[in-house]
Amino acid sequence: MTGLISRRLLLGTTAAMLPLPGLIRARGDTPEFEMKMGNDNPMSHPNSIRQQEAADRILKESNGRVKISVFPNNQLGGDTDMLSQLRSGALEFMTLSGLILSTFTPLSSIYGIGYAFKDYKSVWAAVDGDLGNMIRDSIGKAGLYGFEKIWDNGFRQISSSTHPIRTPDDLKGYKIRVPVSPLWTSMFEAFGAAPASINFSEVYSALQTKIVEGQENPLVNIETAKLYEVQKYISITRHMWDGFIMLANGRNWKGLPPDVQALIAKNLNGSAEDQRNDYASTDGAYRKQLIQQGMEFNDPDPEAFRQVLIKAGFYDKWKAKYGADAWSVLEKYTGKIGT
Ligand code: X2X
Repeated sequence: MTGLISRRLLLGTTAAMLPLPGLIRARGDTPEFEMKMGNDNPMSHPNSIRQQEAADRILKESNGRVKISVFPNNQLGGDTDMLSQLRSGALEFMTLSGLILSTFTPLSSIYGIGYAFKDYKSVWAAVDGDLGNMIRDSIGKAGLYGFEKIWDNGFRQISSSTHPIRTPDDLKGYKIRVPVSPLWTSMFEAFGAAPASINFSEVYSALQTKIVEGQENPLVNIETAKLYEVQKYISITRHMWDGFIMLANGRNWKGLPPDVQALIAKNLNGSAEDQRNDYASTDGAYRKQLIQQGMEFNDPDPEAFRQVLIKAGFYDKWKAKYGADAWSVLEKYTGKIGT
């Protein structure tokens, strides 16, 4: 008998008037499962909004039995910190770029190869299909759990405080922040830039203090993290697509009863699809908004950048690292890469 029931009985409530067990929990009893979820996105970012919505639905549909508290905006630490918390089991869930995760599971960066994907149709076919399955397998083998639906992070564009990036030559010696990931560093080295690995939690201040001249991110991230306050130019380079993989600690996940797993998976995968739709139509609106906020846009020719990567041996290097089999799974969705 729960404390609430016994108090009510003491107060003379009849059994017929007692709420259903689930409702008792929803009205303030401690949930049976309490877990945390972290991300690196500002509160106003579609990720944070949709993750909170999923957590609210999970609480409601479990009648208060399963509570996930969402901590957006690096409140639990930067991505590298959150990943170690996730691995130790101190954090139950987080969304993380597969490229950053690749410091732990090397294969998970494969979808981020420069200029591999041209459009969302092929992105979703790949990450919902065999390419995603291959990545999820490698994550599972490493003691984490990767949910079926990957959340969108978007096609990435280069921003700058010093000069617009119009041609690959403009990247020569360019001090650019990249997330902590060998693939990102390698790609910008291939362009002849000087990349610095910095967690997203430190990007605003790194740009403000001019430790770096620029960074690269989808427009939604530039807008919601207010990077327009410390940047002047945006070049629509679309140099790669990135996603956020919803991850759980493997041991914690396996320890949950199947009905709880099913409820969580249904809602997190469903909210990932809602979040993808949030993204689908927003690039144009963000461009307008960022122009109003003082940013200058330009649209360089992507082919010139891709040719530099080919000549630098970038594609050969990464094909060898991932292996020909994994590479052919990627090419099944993208067509031939690096030729
Ligand atoms: O760190 C970034 O730039 C971000 C927010 O895009 C990722 O999480 C990869």
